[in-house]
Amino acid sequence: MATPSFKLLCLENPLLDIQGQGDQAMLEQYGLKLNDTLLAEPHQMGLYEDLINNRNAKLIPGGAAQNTARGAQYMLPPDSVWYIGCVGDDEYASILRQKCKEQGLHVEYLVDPKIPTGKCGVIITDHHRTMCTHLAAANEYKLSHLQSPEIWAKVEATTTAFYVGGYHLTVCPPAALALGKHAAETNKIYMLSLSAGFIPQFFKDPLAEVVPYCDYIFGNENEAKTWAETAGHKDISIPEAAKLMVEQPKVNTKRPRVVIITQGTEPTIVAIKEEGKDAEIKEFPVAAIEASLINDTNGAGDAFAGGFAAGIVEGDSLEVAIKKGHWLARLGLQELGPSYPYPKQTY
Ligand code: 26A
Repeated sequence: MATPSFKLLCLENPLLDIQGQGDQAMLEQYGLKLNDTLLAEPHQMGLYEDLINNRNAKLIPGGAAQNTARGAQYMLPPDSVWYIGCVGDDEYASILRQKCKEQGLHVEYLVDPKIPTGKCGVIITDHHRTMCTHLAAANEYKLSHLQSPEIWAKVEATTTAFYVGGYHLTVCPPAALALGKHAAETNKIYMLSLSAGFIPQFFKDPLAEVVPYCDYIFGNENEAKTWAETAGHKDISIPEAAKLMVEQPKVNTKRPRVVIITQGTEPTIVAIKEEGKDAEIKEFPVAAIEASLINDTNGAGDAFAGGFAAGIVEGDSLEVAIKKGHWLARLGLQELGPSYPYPKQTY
């Protein structure tokens, strides 16, 4: 048997997705904007039961970085990826554990028995998905869990790359920072996703604190634009936004910074900046999938990051890592929710 080697650690919010078909009336009823992602407010709490009782909703493992972790593990040898976050002690946590186990993702959840596991209501309308998240236990993640001897020993001993979901900046920025500092001190790889427009918009300060530790920053066109706006640059192009982001100060100057902006079927924009050199912008076309093959778009960006991270952990070139990201996103788009096909396909 191969020696376990948990090279990639992902941190964020373990959520169960409650995903069903909705319509405009449902979005309006709960005060949701098409394609938005937000944290649920009290008047939106009925959404989950409504989805289950009236919309034939499916329960699917979610949580953006957990999707990325499952995706990276999908492409890597057994025992390559592990994941941390906080869950409750309930049926939803059991479903998450079971599904992650089936897919070979090792989880080390902090358990808060007083609070239910977090959930994300996903309303599908055509090829759009609108998400309303009740973080619940996921909001209780603590730095002390990351720094507990068993967890930190594994961080130090086996992990060579970290992927933090930007959504975690609403929960426990000190944990994201602790991993960033460790990565910079030991010249390990640190990756961050911007996750959603509301992260740069409303969590600007924790984001600004963690960006200097990032070797790779992922986002989509909307997140890149929102980030640029928060930096005082309105109406700039995606390559310009990527360039601005890649030029932010960086702690570990031994590794270049790479900013990767996906834009659905439009080319992926990549900005690269090595210490002492000018930023470089590259474009990578996407082999667009036929619309009729798309099941739903929930998790496509997470899948891209998973494929990309798998490539980076294996030491692939940027070009190959991006191809792996596009490949995995393509597979994910054909599944229900943020899922990958079984039996496994090989890259
Ligand atoms: C803090 N918030 C809002 C969230 C999320 C989230 N994952 C972590 N934190 N809101 C939605 N998601 C997840 O995003 C995936 C699609 O990219 C959903 O669970 C869904 O699986």
